[in-house]
Amino acid sequence: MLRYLPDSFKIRRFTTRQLVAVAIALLVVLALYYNALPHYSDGRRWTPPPVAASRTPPAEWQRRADQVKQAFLHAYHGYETHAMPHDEIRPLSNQFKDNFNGWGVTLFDSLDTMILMDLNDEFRRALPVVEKADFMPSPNVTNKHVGYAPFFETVIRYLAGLLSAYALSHEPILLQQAEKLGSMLSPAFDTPSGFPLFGVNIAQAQGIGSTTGILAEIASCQLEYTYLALLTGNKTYWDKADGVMQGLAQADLTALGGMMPRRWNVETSEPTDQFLSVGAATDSAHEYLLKQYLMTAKSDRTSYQMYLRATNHILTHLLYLSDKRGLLYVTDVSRPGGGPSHRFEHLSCFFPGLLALGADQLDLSLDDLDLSTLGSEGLRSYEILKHYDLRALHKWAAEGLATSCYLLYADQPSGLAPDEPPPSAGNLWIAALERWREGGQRGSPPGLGEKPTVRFTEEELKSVKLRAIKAERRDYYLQRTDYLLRPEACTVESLYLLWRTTGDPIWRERGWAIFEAIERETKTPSAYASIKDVLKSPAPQLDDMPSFFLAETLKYLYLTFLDEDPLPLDRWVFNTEAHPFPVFTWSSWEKEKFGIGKLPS
Ligand code: DMJ
Repeated sequence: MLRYLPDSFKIRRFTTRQLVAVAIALLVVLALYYNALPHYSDGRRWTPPPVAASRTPPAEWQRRADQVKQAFLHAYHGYETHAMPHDEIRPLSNQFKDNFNGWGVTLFDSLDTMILMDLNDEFRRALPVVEKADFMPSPNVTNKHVGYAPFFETVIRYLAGLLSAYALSHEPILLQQAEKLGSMLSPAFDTPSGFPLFGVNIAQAQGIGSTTGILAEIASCQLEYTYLALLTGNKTYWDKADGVMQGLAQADLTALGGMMPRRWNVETSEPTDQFLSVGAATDSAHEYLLKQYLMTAKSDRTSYQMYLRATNHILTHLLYLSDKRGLLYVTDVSRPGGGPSHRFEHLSCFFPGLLALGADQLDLSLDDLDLSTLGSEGLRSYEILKHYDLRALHKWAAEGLATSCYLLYADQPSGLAPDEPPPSAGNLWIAALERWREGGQRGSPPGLGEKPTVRFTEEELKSVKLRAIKAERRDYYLQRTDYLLRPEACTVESLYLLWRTTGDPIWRERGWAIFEAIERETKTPSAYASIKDVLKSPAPQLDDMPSFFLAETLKYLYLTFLDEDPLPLDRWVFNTEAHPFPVFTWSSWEKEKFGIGKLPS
């Protein structure tokens, strides 16, 4: 072999001094790599398991991304043909429904996905519909939201859809309409606390809703209103977003370990229950703590403090390991010190992705925590966690949880995950982790590593008691068996984030398995349909295709299979409906204007 090399490349031509220099350079590179690895407080390093090379060639990933694009086109064309400008298509009867204001939620929710997929014809056809929208009450709305726009859903789907499509295309009408809608929804904030009400009667410019609000609905508008403020230069939008964050930050959460509970009084900005969870009714509020910090180029220190406190409490109190398979799951408690319900909600499956994102984008150190704000409950968590590298801990939890979420789908005959939380029972993760640490950290941390898929047997499937009995071998019950095309239920949101942050192709392959199941079980002649029973294949379908299937599920799958990354995680932040906003590049004028940097840290 050597004889084919030009003389200058032959090794015998190197001097000893050159060889020593190369060896030193290699040692320096290795030392830097080792230093960058997570480590324990006693200085020992945790080495990640080796990442298996993907056996799927790049051309195949491109083909897979194209197939997701075709799926999007199939779903969107069905909507355009049978339902536009109404909200959603009914994919079995080819009828439509107006369940989110009747302004065409599927179209608004799909705009940025079209841009990302280079679907210019669809995007151009959508713009006149966007332009015509007056955001006034539609007579077609027949569901519970008659006479008002639900604030949370309208913000995360319509307002965010417009803003992210503007960020990607700079089409002026998108920003004009975003500003119009943002302003029309603003009466929601007319409460003594500045916390938004449940809805807005747009015709009368009045907020409506009960004094008790739900955390996720109160605290998932900060990204949208902050970005709107930046784009328009209108500080009042910033004040509204920041008012929510400050209200949450000022509440006394010491008894809850610093974690925000589910219900709040929107007049006093005080919590009204002690229910702690990352599932339904709370999920995106925790998500926005991290994402507001990231989007504001790590300026909004308040949200970072709150994220650290909340995740410390979750890591030490809400993560459990199931009995047999050792599946890591996140559950809820109705009061501090109360026993966990052991429910593992499908909606919680966004959480592993959030942990992975934080561990990827932040140094995540307990040194950043303001100990004076913790209270005894928070200090107890701190005392446990200080033995670990926080970043490593977040990565482990992300990986273990994402694997459990994936198995919820892989176990089912249809390959799709059940929507209703399958209650389980198990033991506190942090206790198992402490035993593993004290025992010399042999093997993978608890909850990580290979977990077997446990498919249903013919006998189990025939059992009339199937839905009620505990599926012993699986560690969870099946109480509801529907699959609603959600990004969380099939975990594609988390799989995307795990793939981008670890580079381990297993997450991508799992995403592909889910996409194949979606194609096989949910496709209809005109679109895609939610599923009634994941235990059957072919699965019985429901006459329903939610807009988040195009906004989130297909977008995350597409981005997972694309080789190049159009939205690097250090430059873009996804809202809770998967609409990307750019990370700010603050000029000092803007910082001055919005008061960022003067916030208490
Ligand atoms: C989406 O509308 C958003 O992700 C929201 O935050 C909760 N989940 C649905 C999709 O399941």
